Amino acid sequence: MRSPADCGRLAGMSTADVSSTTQQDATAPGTGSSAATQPGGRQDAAQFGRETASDGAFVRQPNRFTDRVTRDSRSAPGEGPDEHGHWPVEAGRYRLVVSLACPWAHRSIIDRELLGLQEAISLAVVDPIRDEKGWRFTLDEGGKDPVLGIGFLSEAYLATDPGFAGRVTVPALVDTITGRVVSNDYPQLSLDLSTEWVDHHGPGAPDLYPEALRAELDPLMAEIFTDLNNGVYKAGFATGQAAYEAAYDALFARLDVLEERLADRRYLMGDRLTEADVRLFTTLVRFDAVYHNHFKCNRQKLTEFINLWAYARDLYQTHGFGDTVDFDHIKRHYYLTHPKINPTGVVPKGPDPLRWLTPHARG
Ligand SMILES: N[C@@H](CCC(=O)N[C@@H](CS)C(=O)NCC(=O)O)C(=O)O
Repeated sequence: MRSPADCGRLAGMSTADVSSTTQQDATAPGTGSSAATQPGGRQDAAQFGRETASDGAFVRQPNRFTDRVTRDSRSAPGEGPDEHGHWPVEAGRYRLVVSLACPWAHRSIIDRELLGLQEAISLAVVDPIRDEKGWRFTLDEGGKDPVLGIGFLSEAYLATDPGFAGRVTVPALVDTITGRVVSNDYPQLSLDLSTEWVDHHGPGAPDLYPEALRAELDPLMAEIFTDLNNGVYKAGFATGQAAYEAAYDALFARLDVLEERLADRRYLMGDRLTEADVRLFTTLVRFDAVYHNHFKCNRQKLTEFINLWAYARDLYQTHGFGDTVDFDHIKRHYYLTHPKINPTGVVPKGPDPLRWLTPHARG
């Protein structure tokens, strides 16, 4: 077993993580004053200065905690990670900390529902509005998570790595025995729910990451990550015109390709749901409510794509998808926590969520 000090490994990318490998898909960010002197991007306008390159492009920070819960962990129940950073699978031990606003967290919430893991992995929901200390458990009695006993997610991050100075992010899988963060590596985390927690899946749980399809699924999910899931952020957080337009063009080019792909198939991989659908849905469901105007992704609304809109409604009306969407949390989070982008803090009233329940005529 590794010592606790080993657990806080260098920020990095997990090997099996198709999404994280594409995280570094723009010029490395500049820092502070040197970036401010470069043409192209306005550092003073950046929502996240440390993650903004000299040309104004948004470059997401790497995931800090990349341990995993795996079936092959050599640690016994109750122990910490083995020498590979693998913690033992144990029902009731880990707590998934999420914001209902966050698309990266939303993946794991949907997977947990679809796979029937609600009893095995408990859920902690943070307030959609962060204060200067970050994500808070103010929705819980006394302002503390009842299981972890903390008021801020940052407490778990700092308990795991006292020197952590990046953004404290959700989702985070936290060990309830030690209070340490096991992972904030959202792509690996959601894949592991499918592949490592099989012994705890509910009856009839779908295989969202079938081995036979991975050769096609992995590149598809990488494209969805680069151009859509992270693409909306690259458009929204850009502080340079060219960086914004590059993200915008790639985003709508990818939506056009997927619109075509969904013309003759119910789901991205045909007639079966996969992790790719989960990942696409979390961006689509936020598109008209947030990304279209807040992030300036306004060539088209989702509702103006025939196939994508019907596909998104089909998923929304499937258990695990629409019942995990909270438009109130989504809108208040984005419009109230990005003061550089929405300085008035006014939250838009629309669009009407009831249109998600209209017939989709698919499947
Ligand atoms: N873990 C990833 C992505 C997860 C992520 O960005 N989550 C957002 C919410 S959607 C978050 O927690 N943000 C906290 C912040 O910006 O301070 C990262 O480090 O970039």
